[in-house]
Amino acid sequence: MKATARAHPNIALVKYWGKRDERLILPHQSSLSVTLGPLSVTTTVEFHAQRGDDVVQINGTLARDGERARVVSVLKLVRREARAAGRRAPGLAHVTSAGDFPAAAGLASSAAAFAALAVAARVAAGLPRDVRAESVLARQGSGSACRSVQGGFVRWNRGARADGRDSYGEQLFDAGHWPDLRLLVGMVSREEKEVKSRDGMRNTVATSPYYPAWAKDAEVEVKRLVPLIRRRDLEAVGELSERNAWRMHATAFAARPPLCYLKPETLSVMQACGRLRKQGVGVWFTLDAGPNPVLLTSARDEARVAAVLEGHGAASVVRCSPGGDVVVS
Ligand code: 2P0
Repeated sequence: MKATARAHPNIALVKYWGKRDERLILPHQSSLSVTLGPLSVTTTVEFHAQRGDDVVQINGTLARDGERARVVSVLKLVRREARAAGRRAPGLAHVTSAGDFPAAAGLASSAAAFAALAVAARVAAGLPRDVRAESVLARQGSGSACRSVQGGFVRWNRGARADGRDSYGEQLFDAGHWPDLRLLVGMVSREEKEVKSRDGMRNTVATSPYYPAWAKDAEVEVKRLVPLIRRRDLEAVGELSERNAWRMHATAFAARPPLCYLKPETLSVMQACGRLRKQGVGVWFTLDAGPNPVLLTSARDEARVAAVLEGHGAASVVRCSPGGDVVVS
């Protein structure tokens, strides 16, 4: 009763920002992301026959409190699913998880970690592979994780059901669809962010007067984005991604208290993208709930864009391209 799974993180081009159900992690709107290869998190789950406390080790350290509780809640759902499938409920679990990219990259590892955990735990419990069930499970660990079970371009369908069974990540195009696409993460700040995504989005939903407009617009933008990715139109995908990042952050700025994830260096990189485009470089930004911008470009302009990030004070630049599905071993 042991399995290992490896998953890539993802970056949303139309972002998820706000829950309609906090417990089940159901979003107010659909979102669309691309997985970031070659970065990955590998998670091993081993279930034992006896009962007892689960042991969770993350990057070599025993997880505690909230971090451990989120992993344990996913294991609990797997035991329940195994019982419902007529299998003997697995006992206590040993979970070990490690990322191959430094936390200093400023990239959230939780999407990859919970996608790998969901797949490894289900396989270890003897449940058959089922990407939809895996995505629904990953979502309940961390929302964005439901978009990391499959590779390439994945849409998290908002869904309408109260039980969340129709709210999962669905692959639209696999990693091989757009091999020329590059996503460069510029590490402009190492400071720990003051407000976690989970708290920031809760506060935005509760207090930003722009929230309803955000949710409505994001739903429409997801629909607009699909044909642009289908035809690999970097300019159109880049423009839409930039404006969606602006709109997410504008909605957060309008919360009470205001929520600003940008640092001065972040804004300077964002503005540099516009200047570079005037010089003929195809580059657009997106920005998650943190200060480090992710630049969309092509293989042709990759070196030039990396140099510009470094010139704007990025201590490191992580170069990515679309990654594949979760791999089980
Ligand atoms: C996203 N983010 O779509 C958005 C954009 C951050 C900004 O998903 O509370 O760690 O575990 O569901 O998934 C980060 O939030 O939050 C996130 P929970 P999660 O990628």
